Amino acid sequence: MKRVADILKQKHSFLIVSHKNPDGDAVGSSLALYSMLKELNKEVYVENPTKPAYIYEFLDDYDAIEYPVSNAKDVEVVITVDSAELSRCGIDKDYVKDKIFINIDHHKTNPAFGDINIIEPKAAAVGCIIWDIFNLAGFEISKKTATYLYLSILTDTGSFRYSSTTPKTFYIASKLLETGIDAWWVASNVYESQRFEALKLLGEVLKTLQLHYGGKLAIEYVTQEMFKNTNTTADDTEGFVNFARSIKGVEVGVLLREDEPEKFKISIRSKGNVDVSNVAEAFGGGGHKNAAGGNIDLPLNKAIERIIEAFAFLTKDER
Ligand SMILES: [Mn+2]
Repeated sequence: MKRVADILKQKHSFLIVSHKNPDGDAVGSSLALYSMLKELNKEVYVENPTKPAYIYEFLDDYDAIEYPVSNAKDVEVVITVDSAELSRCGIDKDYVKDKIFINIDHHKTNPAFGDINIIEPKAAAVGCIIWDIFNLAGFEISKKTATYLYLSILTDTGSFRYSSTTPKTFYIASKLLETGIDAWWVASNVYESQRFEALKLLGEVLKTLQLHYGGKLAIEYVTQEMFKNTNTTADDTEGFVNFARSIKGVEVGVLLREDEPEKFKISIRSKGNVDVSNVAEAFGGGGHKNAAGGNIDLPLNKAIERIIEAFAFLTKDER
């Protein structure tokens, strides 16, 4: 962390990249670095493989995020944030060869693909790690930068509900609030600015809910046809998987999302001690103990069968 703090101080040009379909942590931690480095009068760019979802449009620097990743910016330092896999952030190995390549993440499945790797699975959000680095560097955090860090922490802790939330998480949040940021403004933009069509889609998705293993596994899905009928896209499914997990007695909730015909992105959420990161890895993905994801390229019914099989361990009561 000290090395990274020194690099932020000493180097002059930076590129920040995070994973495709960036969530609040990816967007927030990218823009926090961007905004801090701008304030330090550095040359800095932010890139992402895909356009960030419209719910982040309220952020001052939303338009600074360029996409896709060009692998062409002439910079001294490249930093990936919240990216468990190099392939998910669109960075070319050849491109970073002659650069300082820093990987800042909190996914325990991260293979440490950078020259310098800060991987802290205990950090509630990458925003917390970045706050630590700024603090160590002695940087003053502006209201704007604090807003980005707060977004990162708010979203990755499920509004301070998940077990990753610690006294330190609240400490950092309180320090961010002391800069004068508007917590309600951030929360209302993220959680209470939904498109009408997205809620119509949610209605369709909830109709597909099914339970397995005596109510421990809940599965729901969204198909291309449902997107078409409700005039929605994958962006509109943010948070849908949480409804599957929210059912009493459910230990694992799964959302299958048909991004292309018979190609499903699967999102997995669990409660308590059930670790779903290994299952996600088996589906070519990864993530955290309680939140992970992967892919299945099969027709819907077959894909659901595969998911049910993968969670057969739920029949064993481990407590
Ligand atoms: Mn994260």
